Amino acid sequence: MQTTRPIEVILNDKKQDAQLRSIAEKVFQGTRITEEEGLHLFEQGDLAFVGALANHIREKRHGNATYFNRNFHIEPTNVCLYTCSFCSYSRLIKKREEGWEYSMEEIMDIVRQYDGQPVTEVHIVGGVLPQYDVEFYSELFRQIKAHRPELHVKALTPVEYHYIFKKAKVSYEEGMRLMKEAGLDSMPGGGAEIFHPEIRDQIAGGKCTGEQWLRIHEIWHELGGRSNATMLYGHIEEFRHRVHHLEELRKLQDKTGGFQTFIPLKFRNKDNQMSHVPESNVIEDLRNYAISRIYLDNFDHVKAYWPMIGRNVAQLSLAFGVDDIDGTIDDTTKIYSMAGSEEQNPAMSTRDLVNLIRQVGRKPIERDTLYNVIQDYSGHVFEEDTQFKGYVSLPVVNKN
Ligand code: V47
Ligand code: SF4
Repeated sequence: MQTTRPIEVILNDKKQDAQLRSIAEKVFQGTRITEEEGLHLFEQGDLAFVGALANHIREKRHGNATYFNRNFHIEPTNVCLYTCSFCSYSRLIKKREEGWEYSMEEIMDIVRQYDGQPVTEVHIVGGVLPQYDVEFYSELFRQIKAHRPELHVKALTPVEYHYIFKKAKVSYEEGMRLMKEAGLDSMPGGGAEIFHPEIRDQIAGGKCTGEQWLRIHEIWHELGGRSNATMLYGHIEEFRHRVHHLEELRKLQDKTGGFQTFIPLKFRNKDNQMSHVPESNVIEDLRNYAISRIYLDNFDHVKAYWPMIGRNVAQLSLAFGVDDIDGTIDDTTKIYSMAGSEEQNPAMSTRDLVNLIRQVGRKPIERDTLYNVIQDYSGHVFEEDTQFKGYVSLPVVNKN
């Protein structure tokens, strides 16, 4: 797939400044770039340039493979005692009577709705409230595992863990051990926002610090767990704050190797205290994917969360460093539709997602949470299945 400039053209481009040429050489040799070079890419790297470098890395690592998994989301509550200014869940935005606060039984009812459906993961994350504590989540994880042992529980972020462990007066180490014993399989990447205190102190409403976020992931990795990382970008942060964020992640990954995927999250400005802040444009979104791919040389995967950026930009992102697309069946995560995501009802059937990936010349591969291949969809045809909201695949009839 030739979507970006060939390597020789980039290296021989006399118009390119010397530092950009030297960054390109490093990338093609597989050498890590420095923080200063990361900043230079954000400041001076045009979309075609960073895209070519990122696509080179993406294809070297994964060829055309593009991963997705079938999961469903549960948000126990949409009320939160923190006051993050970018979030439509914050108690400053949400009147408690407008929200939901699911009981254990209601959450288990949602889990049971997926009985018999080919989902491999449940992603649990929502607001922070006192009744959702160590006992509640331990019991929830136990009940899910008792009901469906093979379902991968990807749940909660250091934001919740910091709060519930403090409330229970247990250390991070002890708390994460308890969660593992109860059935936690991995941690999603949320709550990272921007680590740098100059920005975090203004937007993150008193929740855990960047250091605490990183420490909880580190402890989880030491226990043998895997996790993801995100960065909420395109609001009041400067490029140097993004570089600092990426550098902190790269350093921790060098230490533990426990991160699987990096997910840049585009700030959306509807129904929150930052509605006056303009959103980033598509060029900046793609540049951010590309520079993240270049900088995080020790991360295997970069994921696009399509409900936030829309189907078209998700397709484009596959030529700018992204190798994973999130959001399949019934993936109606409300935190995004409330913040003004591209897709007001972000559900896509497996067939739609496979087609979206194929249309741009990539190879759709269903994975489990740990990136074990479940099914290669090259050449598969689909037939509508009335039992299931999505579609099931039939055996291969022709090869692409
Ligand atoms: O931490 C909140 C973000 C995150 C807004 O690990 C917003 O596989 C944009 O982390 N505009 C939670 N973003 C979601 C998340 C996630 C999503 C998909 C996959 C995975 C994974 C993780 O959502 C929050 C925050 O950074 N968020 N409000 C907003 N207005
Ligand atoms: Fe609460 Fe998370 Fe929203 Fe902050 S981003 S207000 S911690 S739900």
